[in-house]
Amino acid sequence: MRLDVITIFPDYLAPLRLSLIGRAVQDGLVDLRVHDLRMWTTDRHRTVDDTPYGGGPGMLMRPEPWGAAFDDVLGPGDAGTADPPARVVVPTPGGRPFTQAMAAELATEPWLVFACARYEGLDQRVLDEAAGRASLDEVSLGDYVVNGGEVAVLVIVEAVARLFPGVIGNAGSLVEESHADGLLEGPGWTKPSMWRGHAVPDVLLSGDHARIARWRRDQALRRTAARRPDLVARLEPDRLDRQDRSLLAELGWVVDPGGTLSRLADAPPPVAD
Ligand code: 6GU
Repeated sequence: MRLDVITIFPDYLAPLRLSLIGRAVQDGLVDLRVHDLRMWTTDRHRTVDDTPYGGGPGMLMRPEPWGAAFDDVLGPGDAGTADPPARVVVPTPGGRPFTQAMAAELATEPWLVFACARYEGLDQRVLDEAAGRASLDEVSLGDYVVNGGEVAVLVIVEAVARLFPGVIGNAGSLVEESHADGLLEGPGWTKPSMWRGHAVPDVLLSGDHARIARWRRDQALRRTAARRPDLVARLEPDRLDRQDRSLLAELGWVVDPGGTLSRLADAPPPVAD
């Protein structure tokens, strides 16, 4: 998988050369190329921003350096080149929310190009130009504002690259983790079995694998109901077993006539978890 990042702060992406992703880069599984947008400026001050037409606070990124960057990074992008089609990702608080499903989809792509905006964002024509020569996704981390796209690229690349075959040693951990099946993962314990008066739940020491699996699923359901009722409402009832349904019913969730889970108005208040 090839990853290009265009930014005015290339040093910000240094963490991608550490840990698991760093190993994948070292091993050649991920071809990471970080570019300084100012390479494509032509004026003495290497200007990348300017005031918005129509007035208003802050600065926007001028289109010319981005156009030159796309020309060099994306290339002509026609059938005459051997390159696979690139997908351009622009992190922005105005984008579609980034999810595990989006991470899984991006992990199937051979080539992602990230364009990091700073200031109040990009001139709209940069986005129009990108959309005209590649498929474009504007992606948001969530409902809050950070100062630039770089931190979002760190998040997105961490989420995407770890799904890439060979990046994570233990593929089983991908199946059981939070969000893999629409539920939050429950709590976990390791040794020692007693620590400062806190015991590990007996069931986990029982050696009864079926009972442990059931208990863990109950924990995941309880936690998801307490912390993320929006996720419970999106579960597909057909994929729930009898015990799932009975536990959810205890927590006030029933399958309504429309076939979706909803919480009874008179259900007891969710318990903190
Ligand atoms: Cl992707 N960028 C910025 N600047 N702020 C954000 C964001 C992205 N996602 C949430 N807030």
